[in-house]
Amino acid sequence: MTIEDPYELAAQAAAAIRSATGIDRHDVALVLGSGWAGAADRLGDVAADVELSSIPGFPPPAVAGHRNLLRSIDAGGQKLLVFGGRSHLYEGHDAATVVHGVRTAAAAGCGAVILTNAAGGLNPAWPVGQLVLIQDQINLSGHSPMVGPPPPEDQPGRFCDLTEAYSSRLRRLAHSVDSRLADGVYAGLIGGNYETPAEIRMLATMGADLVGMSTVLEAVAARHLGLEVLGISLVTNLAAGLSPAPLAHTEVLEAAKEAETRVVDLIRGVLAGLAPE
Ligand code: 8IG
Repeated sequence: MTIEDPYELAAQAAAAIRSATGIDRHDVALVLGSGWAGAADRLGDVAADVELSSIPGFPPPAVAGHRNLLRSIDAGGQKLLVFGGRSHLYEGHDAATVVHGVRTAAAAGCGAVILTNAAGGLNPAWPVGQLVLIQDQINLSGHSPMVGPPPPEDQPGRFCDLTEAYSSRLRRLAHSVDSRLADGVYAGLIGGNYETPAEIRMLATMGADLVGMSTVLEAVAARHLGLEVLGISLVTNLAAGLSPAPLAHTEVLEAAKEAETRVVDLIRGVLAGLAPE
């Protein structure tokens, strides 16, 4: 039987997570982007590991640098639900599949989600390895998780407010943990390829500082369900036309590996700041 209602599918996924982990409620979700997977090993005490694709609604991930892992971590008093990988539009998944992790996190009790990604940088002053807090986004994917039948009666209505897509409270907290963080606007494209230099000039004119192929739909779905969102990009390459060399996925993974300690310290610090006194 296929389930048509994505919110019902998320409820079933959350129930499967409860029974697989033995943990009734999670507090915070963390979605790990390309090259961020190693961070899952250093965030706290592992309470349970589950094969992500064994949970209803999650397809097997196929991108290098992502893991087919759902991990429950005790991170300084916070119950953290870590998604070791994500689905992308460019893999042919629809918006509902792309945001299924976020909706599942909401159904599992999470009040906040940390969305991480690797991204191209449009600010020529940012070196590869720069960590950037997403202050706002431009969804250029041509998709939205709010398209389709209206949400069921027990969910908020479709036209969600995105005035504060990314939580200023969580950004302040992150800045207090790591003073070297930059801030930037993330442009999310459907991807499948990197941009042309002309497209990057267009994005710069639009006000984008970062460009990537993920995150924007998840942020919309999270705000729709009332979750606070913290977005963190790791600049792993200068965007096309700014970069002296052609873009390659291997440099993404190398830059991510180098940034891992800073990333782990940042996430641990944010979680500690969120924990109840
Ligand atoms: I990593 O330069 C990474 N992801 N669209 N453009 C887009 N996505 C990216 C890029 C980039 N770098």
